Amino acid sequence: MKRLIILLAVVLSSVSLGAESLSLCGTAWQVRQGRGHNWYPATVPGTIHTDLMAAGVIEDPYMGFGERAVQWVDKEDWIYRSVFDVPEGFIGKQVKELCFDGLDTYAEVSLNGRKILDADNMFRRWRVDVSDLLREKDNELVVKFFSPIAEGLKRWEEYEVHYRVANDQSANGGLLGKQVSVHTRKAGYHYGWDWGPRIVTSGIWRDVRIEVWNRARIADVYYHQLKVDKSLAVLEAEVEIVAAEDIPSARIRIRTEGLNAQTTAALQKGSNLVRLPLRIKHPKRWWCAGLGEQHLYSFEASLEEGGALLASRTDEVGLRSINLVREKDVDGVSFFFTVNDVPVFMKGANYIPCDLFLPRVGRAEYDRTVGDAAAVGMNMLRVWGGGIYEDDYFYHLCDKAGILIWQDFMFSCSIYPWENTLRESGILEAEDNVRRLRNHPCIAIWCGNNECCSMWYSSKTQKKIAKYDVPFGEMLNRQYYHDLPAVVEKCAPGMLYTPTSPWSPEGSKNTDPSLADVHYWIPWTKRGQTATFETYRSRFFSEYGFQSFAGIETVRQFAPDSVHWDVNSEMMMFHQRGGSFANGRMMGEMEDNYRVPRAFVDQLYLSQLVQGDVIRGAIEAHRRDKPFCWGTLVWQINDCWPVASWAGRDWYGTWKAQHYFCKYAFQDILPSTSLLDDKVGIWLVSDRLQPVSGKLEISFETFDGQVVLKQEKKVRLAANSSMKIQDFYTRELGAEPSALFVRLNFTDSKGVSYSNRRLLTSVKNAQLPACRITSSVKPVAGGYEVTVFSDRYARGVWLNVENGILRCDADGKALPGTCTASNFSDNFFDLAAGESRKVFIASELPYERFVNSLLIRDFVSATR
Ligand code: BMA
Repeated sequence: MKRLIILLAVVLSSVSLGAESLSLCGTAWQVRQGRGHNWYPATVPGTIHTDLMAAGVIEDPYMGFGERAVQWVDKEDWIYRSVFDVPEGFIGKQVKELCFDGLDTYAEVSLNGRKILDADNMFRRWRVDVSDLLREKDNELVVKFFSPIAEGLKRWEEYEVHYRVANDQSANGGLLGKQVSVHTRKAGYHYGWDWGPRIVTSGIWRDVRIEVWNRARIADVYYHQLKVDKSLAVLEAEVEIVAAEDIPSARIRIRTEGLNAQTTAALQKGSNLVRLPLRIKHPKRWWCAGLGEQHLYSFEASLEEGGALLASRTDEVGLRSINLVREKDVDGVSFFFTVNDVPVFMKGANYIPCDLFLPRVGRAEYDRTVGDAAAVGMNMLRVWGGGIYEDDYFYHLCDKAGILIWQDFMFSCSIYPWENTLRESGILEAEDNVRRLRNHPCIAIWCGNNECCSMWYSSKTQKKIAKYDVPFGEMLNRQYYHDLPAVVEKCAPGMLYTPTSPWSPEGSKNTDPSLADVHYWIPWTKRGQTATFETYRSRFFSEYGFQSFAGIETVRQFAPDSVHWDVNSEMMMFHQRGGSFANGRMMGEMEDNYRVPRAFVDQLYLSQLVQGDVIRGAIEAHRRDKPFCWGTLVWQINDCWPVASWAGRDWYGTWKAQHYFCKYAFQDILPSTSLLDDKVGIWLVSDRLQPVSGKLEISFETFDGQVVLKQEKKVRLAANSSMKIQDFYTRELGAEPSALFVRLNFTDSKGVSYSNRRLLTSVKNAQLPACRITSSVKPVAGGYEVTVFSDRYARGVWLNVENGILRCDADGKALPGTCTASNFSDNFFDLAAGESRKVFIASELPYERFVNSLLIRDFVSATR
C-alpha cells in the first residue's frame, strides 16, 4: 500500500519557556470506519460526526429529522491517522511527550506502530513519554476509537443491576431500555437529555501536540490563596517541576506586580513540589461583576540554574476570598456566598454545553455566550453536571467578566457505578479538572453532582429494587461525601465544595428550602402553579425554569417547509424533548393566564413572552426576599441545538423574552411590585454596597394613559438590602385593577433611573385594548434604528426581521450562534399609551428589504 504522507502545518508556540511544542491540530488527518477501507479527510480537534458531515457521508443531524439517520455512527469503531514530521532540533531534546487534552472516549493510541496509550475517559488529559519512539520524519500517529456504545453495552451487561437513567434516550439509539451512559465517563447529554438529541460522538476533541524539553519543565503552579483581605494577600505558590535529571541547585522565582519571591531547591529526577510563601500588601482584589474591578495579576514563575533560565510560565490569577456561609439562623440555615467578605446575591443561570459537537464551539461563541450573560447583569453561571468541564477560554472569559462559576462534577440525574475502574477513573478525572481550574478566580464552588442524590433518595425506582438501597446509598455517599471532597481538599485545599445540588443531606430525600439550595420545578411540572414563584421561599434557587418554543426564524432553519408549522407536528415534537407534556404546559399556561393565539408564529412568540414573564416574576420575588434568599439561577441560559426548551437564548444565540427580561430583573437597583390577592406591595432592592438615596415615583395608570393615583417618595435604602416601601389595596385605587398597571420609577441621587411596571391582574383578565403601533426606520452604522410608538398600552411588543436575521456561511447554512437577533437592543417590551422606544437592530439587509421584513406584534394583535 502506498504510504500516505501528510504535511502538517507546523505551529510552534511556547507553552512555557524551556519546552517547545508542535501542535498536531489542523486538517492533515484522515479517518476511516474500523471495518471500512475509505479514508476521509478529518479535522482535529473534531468529532466523527462533523467529519462525516464534511465528507458528505451524513447530513446535518440538527436539521429536520436528521438525528435519526446518524444513529449507526456510534455503533462503529473509527480510526484517525496522521503522518507528521517534527522540526529539526526536536529529536535532540531529552524528553519528548505526546499530549492529548481530550480523547472522546475509548481510544487506543499508537505511534510508529507501537501502542502507547489506552484512554477511557473523555474528561481527562493524557501525556505520554514518546522519547524512544519519535523520529524526525514520517511519524505515524493512529488513534483508534472504539464504539462508545459497544463498550457501554459490555459494561452494562456485566453490571448486576440496571436502574433508570432519567435522560438517556437509549431507545432513540436502537438500544431499547439499555441505558449505557452512566457506565462511561463521557458527557451525559451526548446520550440525549430533555432538551437535547442523542448523538454519541467520538473523536480527538481537544488539542493534541508534541512537547519537547531538556532538563526540566514547570508542569503547574498552584497559587493557593490562604488569606486575602484589603491590606494583605497571603499565598503559597506550589510549583510542580518535572525534571529529567537531578538538578542539585535550582532557583525558583515568582514575580508579579509588587512581588519578587525566590527560593532554592535540590530537584530530583521526576516530579518535584516546591512551595513558596508569597505576600502582597494592599492587593488589588478581584470582584464579581457589579461590585468592583476584575483585576488579574500576571504571575510569572521561573526556574533557573546558575543564572540560566531553564523554564518559565505565566498564570493569570485574581486575588479574592470566597465563602459560603452556612449558619443557623431564626429561619433555618443560611446559604449565601461572600466575595471579599461581602454577602453577594447571586444572579445568573445554569449553563449547558453550547453544542453536541464540542470542538466547533469556537472563541466567538464563548465570547457571545459569556458576553450575553454579562450583558444582562449576571454574576454567576452554574456549569451543570450533565455536560463537560468547560474549555479554559470559557473560564478565562468569566474571570474577566466577574462571573462566578458554580462548577458541578460531571454526574447528573442518576446513580453511577462508582466502583473499580469507573471509580478510579472518576477520581483521576476530578483531580485533573480541579487542578486545571484552581487558579481561576471565577471558580466559586465545586459541587458533587446534579440531582443524583435527591433523585436516588426520592426515586420510586429504588423501591422496586429495595435490596440495592443500602449498597447504592453507600456508593453514593462514598462518591459525593468522601471521594470527591477529598479530591477538592487535596488539589485545591480550602476551595468550597457542596456534595450535590439541590442540597440533600446524606441519606435523606429532605430538601428543606429553608436550609440550603433548591431546584424549584413545581411551577413547571404542575399546571396552575406558576403564581407560586412569587410565594415559594428558598435560601438559594439553583434551578427553576419554564419552557418556550424556539422563535420562528430558528424554526425556519430546521423546518423550512411550512407544512411542519404546527406546534404539535411530528417535526416540532422532534425538536421538543420534553414531549407532549412540555407542549401541554406551555399551551396550558397560555390558556390559564393569557390567551391562545391561532397562528403558529404567534404561538411561538407568545410562548416566549409567557416564559419571560414567569421567570422575571420569579427573579424579582427571589430578590425581594433578600436576606432570606441569596441567589437565583435560572434553568437555563443556552441550548445545544435548535429545540423548544427552558433556554433564554436559543442555539443560534437569539435572545428570547426571558433573556431580555433578565436585563431588567438583574439591575443593581430593582423597583418591584408584589401582588397577593388585593394587596399591591411596592419594593426596592439594592445590590449596591453603599446606601442609596433617591426619589421613587409610583403611579397607577389606565391603559389609555390616565393616571389614577400618583405618589412620590424620598427613599433611603440600606446597602445590599431589600425594602418594602408601601402597600396599596386595589379597592382603594378608584378603578378596576383589570384596567390598570403600576409604573415604578426610581431616580438615584446621581440622576440614574430604574423603572419597572406590572399589570394588576393576569394578562388574560386585563382589559388590554387594541392599540395602534407605528414604527419608523432609520439607517445607522451597522444596522437600523427602529422607533416604535403605541397610542395605548401595548403588552410584549415584539420585533422580528423575517428571513433576515441569520448569518449564513458560503453554502447558505446558518452559522451556529451567528444570529443577529441578539443584537436587538431590546425586545418584547411594554409600551404605555403615547410612549415610544428606539430599538437598534444590527443588520446588513438593504433598507427596502429590512423595512419589508420587519414584523411587529404585541399580545393583543397576536391573540385577536
Ligand atoms: C433539571 C436539570 C436538568 C434538566 C432540567 C429540565 O433539574 O438538572 O437535568 O434538563 O431540570 O428538566
